[in-house]
Amino acid sequence: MMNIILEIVQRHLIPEENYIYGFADLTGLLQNKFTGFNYGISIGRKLDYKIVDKVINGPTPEYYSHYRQINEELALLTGKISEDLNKNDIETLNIEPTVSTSELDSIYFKTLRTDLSHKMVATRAGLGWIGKSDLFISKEFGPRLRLVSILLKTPLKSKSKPIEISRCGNCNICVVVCPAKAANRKLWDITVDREEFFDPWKCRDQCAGFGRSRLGIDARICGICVAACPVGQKKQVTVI
Ligand code: B12
Repeated sequence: MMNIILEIVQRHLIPEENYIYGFADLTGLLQNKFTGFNYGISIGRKLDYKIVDKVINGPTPEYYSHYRQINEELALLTGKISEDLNKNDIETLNIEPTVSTSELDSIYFKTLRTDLSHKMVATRAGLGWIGKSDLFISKEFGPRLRLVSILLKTPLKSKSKPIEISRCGNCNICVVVCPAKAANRKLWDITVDREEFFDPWKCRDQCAGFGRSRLGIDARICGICVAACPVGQKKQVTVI
C-alpha cells in the first residue's frame, strides 16, 4: 500500500524541484473530528524567490497574487492526489491550504487556531521545524513555501524522523525585523505552545494593516519574516 501512495504522490508533484513532501504519524495529536485519520501527507510548494525577496519591507501586490495562485494550485493538486488515492480504495481528507473568513467559526476569532495545523503535519513528517516567528522552516526552502496536508487512515511510514526542537539557535533576524514585535526570541519545541513565544494577535493586526495600506483591501498579509529568514535565503549551511 505504501508503494502505491508514494507512487501517486510523486506522480503529481511536477516539477519535482518545486515541492517537498513527507509522511507523518499523527496518532494522538488530532481533534476528535478527525478520528481514524491518524496519518498525514505533508506537501510544501516553494514560493517564487524573486517575488519573496521584494517583500523584505512589506507585502507587494505581486506577492499577494502569487500566494493566492499557489493556494489554488495546492487545492487542485491535493484534489487530484486524493482522487487517485480514492480510486485505490484509500480514504482521504483534504485540508485546504487556507480558510476563507466566511468558513471560520467563532472559536477561530477567539483563538486564531484552526482545526488542523499544516505546520504540525510537516514537523511530524520530518520536513523542518518551527522558527522564532512561528513559521515552518523547511530544510530545503526555509519558510519560503506554502503547505498543504492530506489525512489518511492508511498507516504511512515516514522517510525521516519527526523534528521536535527548533534549529534556529541564536539567530534572531525574523524577531528583529518583525514590525509587530510578535516574537520574544524563545525557541520552539513540541512542548512549547504558540503563545509562549509568539503573539498571533500582534501579527494579525500588522497583517490587516498592511492589507489596507499596501493593497487597499481587507486581507491579512505580511511576509517580512518569510523574506528575512536566512535558511530560506540559503545563507546558512548548518541545516542538518
Ligand atoms: C490562523 C493562521 C494565521 C493567523 C495566526 C498565525 C499563527 N502563527 O498561528 C494570522 C492571520 C496572524 C496568520 C498570519 C500569517 N500567515 Co497564516 N495561517 C493560519 C492558518 C490558517 C492556521 C494556523 C493555526 O491554526 N495556528 C494554530 C497554532 C496552534 O498552530 P501553528 O501556528 O500552525 O503551529 C503550532 C503547532 O503546529 C505546533 N507544533 C508543530 N509541530 C508540532 C508537533 C507536536 C507533536 C505538537 C504537540 C505541536 C507541534 O507548533 C506551532 C507553535 O505552537 C494556517 C493554515 C493551517 N491550516 O495551518 C496559515 C499559515 C500558518 N499561514 C501562513 C503564512 C505564510 C502566513 C503569513 C506569512 C501571511 C502571508 N502570507 O503574508 C502571516 C505570518 C505568520 C507568522 N509569522 O506566523 C503559512 C505558513 C507557512 C510557513 N512557512 O510557516 C500557513 C501554514 C498557510 C499555508 N498553507 O502555508 N496566519
